[in-house]
Formats: sequence, C-alpha cells, structure tokens
Amino acid sequence: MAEQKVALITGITGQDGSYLAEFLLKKGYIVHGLKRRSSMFNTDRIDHLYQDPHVENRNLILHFGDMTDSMNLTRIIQETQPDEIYNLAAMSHVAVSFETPEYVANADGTGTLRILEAVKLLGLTNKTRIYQASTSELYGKVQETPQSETTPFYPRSPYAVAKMYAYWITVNYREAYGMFACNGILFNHESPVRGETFVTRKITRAASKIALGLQDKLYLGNLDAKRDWGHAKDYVRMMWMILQADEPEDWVIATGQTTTVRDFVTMAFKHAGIELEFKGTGVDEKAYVVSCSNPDYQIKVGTNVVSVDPKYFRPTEVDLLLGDPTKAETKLGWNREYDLKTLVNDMMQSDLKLMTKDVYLQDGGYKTLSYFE
Ligand code: NDP
Ligand code: GDR
Repeated sequence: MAEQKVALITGITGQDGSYLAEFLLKKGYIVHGLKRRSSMFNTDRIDHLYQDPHVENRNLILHFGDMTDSMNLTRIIQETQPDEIYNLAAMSHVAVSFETPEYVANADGTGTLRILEAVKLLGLTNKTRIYQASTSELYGKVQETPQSETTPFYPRSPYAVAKMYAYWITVNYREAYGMFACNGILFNHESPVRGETFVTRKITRAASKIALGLQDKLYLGNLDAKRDWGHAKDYVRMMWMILQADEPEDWVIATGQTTTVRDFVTMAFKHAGIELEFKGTGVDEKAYVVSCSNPDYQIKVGTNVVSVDPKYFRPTEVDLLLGDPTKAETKLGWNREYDLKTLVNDMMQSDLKLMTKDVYLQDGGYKTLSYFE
C-alpha cells in the first residue's frame, strides 16, 4: 500500500483551511494544522473533523503556532516532515489591514518567508511542495482586464503589498533553490463559512435576518465595487491540483465573471423572495422593498433595507476584478461546480437556517446571555 501523504495547513481554522482539510482527509492524507491560541474556541469550522487526541492513528493533528514565530514554524515543520505545505494563514481582511499594517507585513509577508526558509534549512527542499495563498488583490489598480498570470501588479492596501512580498519570495525560492513552490492567485471565493465581515457573508446574513424580522437594515460601503466571486469548495480543489502538477508554476483561479456588490445584494434578497429597487446615487443610494413573495416574511413594501455608510469606504479601493482562468482550465483541467447563482443560494440557505434557529430561541424566551448578569 502506498504511504499516506502528509500535509501541513497553516490557517486551518479559516474558511479555506477547513474546506481543504476536509478535502485532503477524504483523499487519505494525514493532515497537520496550525492553530492560534485564542481566549475562546476558534475551531468552529473544523470541529466536525476533530479527532480525540487520545485516539491512536489520528489523521488530523493540530499544533499551536503563529506565522510571526520562526522557531515555532521551524519546529512544527521538522516534527511533521510534510510532503505538502499549504500556507493559508494570514490576516486576510483588506479593510482591517489599513488599521494593522505592520502586523500584516509580518504575518502575511514575512510569515511566508519563514515557511520557505524553514523548509530550506531543514533540508526538505526536494521533499516538501509549498502552496502560497496569493490573491487577486495583487492586481489592485488594474492594468488590464481580464487579469491573468502575466498581468502586472499594482497593490492598493497594506494587505496586498504584504501578499506581493509573499508572492515574489515564493518565486525567488523556487528559482534560487529549485523548490516546488507555487502561487495560487485566487480571486474572491466565498461559502457558508465565509468570515462574517466580508461583504458577501455580511449581505447573506443581513438579508436572512431582515427577512425573518431580526434586523431592520444593512449598511454597506462601495456598492459599485466589482468582484469575480467563486465558491471556496471549487478553489481548494485547485490548491491541491497545483501541488500535483508536473512543474511548479503560478496559477490564476477565477470564474471569469464579475458582479457589483449591488447586484450581489439583489440576488441575496431575491433568494428570500424579496425584490429590491435601488434609488439615489453615491452616499445617498438606498434599496427599498418592491415586493415580497414569501408569506412567512412580514416585510412591508417600501421599507428601506440597505443604505450606504461611508465608514466602510477604503482609503484606496480596488474597483474591478475579473480573472482569466484559462491556464488552470486548459493545463490542469480545473472546472467549477458552482456559479454565482448557486453560490448565493448555498450561502442564503445556510444563513436562513442559522437565523431561523435564532427566531426559535427568541420565541422560546432566550436572549443572548451575559456572563455578568
Ligand atoms: P480566513 O480569514 O477565513 O482564515 C485565515 C486563517 O489564518 C485563520 O485560520 C486564522 O486563524 C489564520 N491566521 C491569521 N493570522 C495568523 C497568524 N498570525 N498566525 C497563524 N494563523 C493566522 O481566510 P480565508 O480562508 O478566506 O483565506 C485563506 C488564505 O487565502 C488567506 O491567506 C487569504 O489572504 C488568501 N486569499 C483568500 C481569498 C478569499 O477570497 N477567501 C482570495 C485570495 C487569497 P484564526 O481562525 O485564529 O483567526
Ligand atoms: P476583498 O473582500 O476586499 O475583495 O478581499 P471584501 O468582501 O471585504 O470586499 C469586497 C468589496 O466589497 C466592498 N464593500 C464592502 N466590503 C466589506 N467587507 N464590508 C462592507 O460593508 C462593504 N461594502 C462594500 C469592498 O469595498 C470591496 O470592494 C477578499 C479577502 O478574502 C482577501 O483576503 C482576498 O485576498 C481577496 O478577497 C481576493
């Protein structure tokens, strides 16, 4: 029998880390994951994969660690001797990176160097393949549309600048030391477990709460921003394919379609049977309910459910992203199960279910409990 492959996933507790862990476990891998110590549980997304540490022959093993700690990363790589490292850990929120620029440079930029250097120092150059989570944010102020592997970069946030360092240090270690190190330049990808403050999940949660009468209004920033949104499930499969390729290369992963934030809002409410109409422009733009076909939802026609709050505008914005996945499709045979409509449906179904639980709790007399009452 072939030996089980060993993978190390940094960022295993995040959206992509959780889908990737599930995917690799199904493929028979032993999966090691880096998790941060936190004052509360932070493993919600992988709890369904959890294995009791007292059980022998576990194939999911978590290690405490941090991308800012070289010795910790080196020790974990030495102990686990991975065939594949998926470097997904990062402070991944673009808007927040303007508030914590130095930390982002350290965790997202230098953190990648720490992984590459540890593999080199430990003599694993010929054994360990490395996937680096690069991003369409590298294109920033876009120089051509659609964006492909050859489009020049112009990063527009501390996050994107840190990821640009991570991109080039990955290329450099590949060229200098012959490492199998690759960048996946992934465009936005979402899912029911997307972080709650990214725009898609913020919208699907709010649309569900508004439909169920748990919230009155949703405040957003730039409604004109256009993104190429795919489903995280399709994208983690491609991360694995990148490391199984014959040669180490960099790859654009995208759907080839772009949509405004405004249209995403319309689609999410539509899933709940609520038709919206946007009126006004700029900071005065608002969305109103035109009709509601679901008799369970007590929402009145004419209600203003979406408004703009300039506090969500970014100091420098990325206006338009649209990826060209031709190389991944033709060279690696990558294809997608989800399009935007099925992505929105998946997220809305999940959030409506989650929020319905809140309605039951509220109807049963339960409020959010305070520890201090
Ligand atoms: P998430 O924000 O959902 O997950 C980020 C993960 O990184 C979490 O596990 C988080 O831990 C961990 N992390 C953050 N900082 C550190 C640190 N200093 N040390 C160790 N772990 C840390 O991101 P996604 O899953 O969406 O994205 C995965 C990667 O792909 C990220 O690098 C992101 O920048 C990149 N990317 C994402 C895209 C997307 O659309 N989703 C598109 C392109 C690139 P904790 O759970 O404790 O917070
Ligand atoms: P992004 O994702 O910045 O593209 O980074 P996000 O969902 O945060 O923003 C997308 C666009 O929506 C606009 N927007 C808002 N964004 C948020 N978060 N909240 C709002 O209220 C809001 N209103 C409008 C934004 O201005 C932006 O234009 C994501 C992350 O996953 C990165 O880690 C990853 O690298 C890129 O995708 C590709």
